[in-house]
Amino acid sequence: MILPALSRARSQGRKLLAVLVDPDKASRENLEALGRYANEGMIDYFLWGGSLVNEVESSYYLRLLKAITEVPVLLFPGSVYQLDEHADALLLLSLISGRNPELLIGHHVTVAGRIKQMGLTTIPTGYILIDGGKPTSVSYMSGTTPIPADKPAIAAATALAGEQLGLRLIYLDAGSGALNPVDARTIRAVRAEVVLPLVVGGGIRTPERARQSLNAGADMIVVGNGLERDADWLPQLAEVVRGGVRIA
Ligand code: 1GP
Repeated sequence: MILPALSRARSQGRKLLAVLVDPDKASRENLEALGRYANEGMIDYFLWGGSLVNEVESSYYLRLLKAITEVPVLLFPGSVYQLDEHADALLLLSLISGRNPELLIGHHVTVAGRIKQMGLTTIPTGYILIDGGKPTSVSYMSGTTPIPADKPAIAAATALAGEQLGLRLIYLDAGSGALNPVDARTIRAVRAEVVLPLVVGGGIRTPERARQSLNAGADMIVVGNGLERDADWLPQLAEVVRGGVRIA
């Protein structure tokens, strides 16, 4: 149901907002605040995952969030230990900007049976890291080099290869806490090359940065860090996502 919803939003020119929750940094107060905003229609999806996650706590907080809101939660796993049957779907990430075979196919083989057993819906995702101006947890933990920020053609060719391989979603990520979000030229180049839904995240900490990513062609933006301690600016962010987006 998630992929058709994304495609429908794309064909209608509607932009979407996903909020990333790192379960290791979650708190009841923050989840309740985010859940309220979600119930007011400001959040389309939650992404759930992080680089280092305590499985037990993660499961507790995920169930807490599911009790607060019906907005779908998509697993965005930092490792094979981050599967949870309480989620609505799994972003089955293939790190196609990297050359680490474990993150292209190895881990997928390890957890394939478990995913099937849990009945988790999978969303095959071409995950592309773009240099965000400083080393991030994801580049370090994955042992991969992000695509340089000033090489949009490489990002576009990578996304196109992902589409040709049959992946269903492209996620351009500067990494959580990135200094610089994914550059508009890179987003435009990828947008021009593929028809798949395009998700962009990493380093989006202001409504203006969100607007730039959306104007450049992102269908959905992901915001994590910037809302972890302070969710008060979410209404402004949602306003940018919901309306007034000029398509560049
Ligand atoms: C990271 O795209 C997400 O994978 C969100 O990044 O935490 O910097 O918003 P931030």
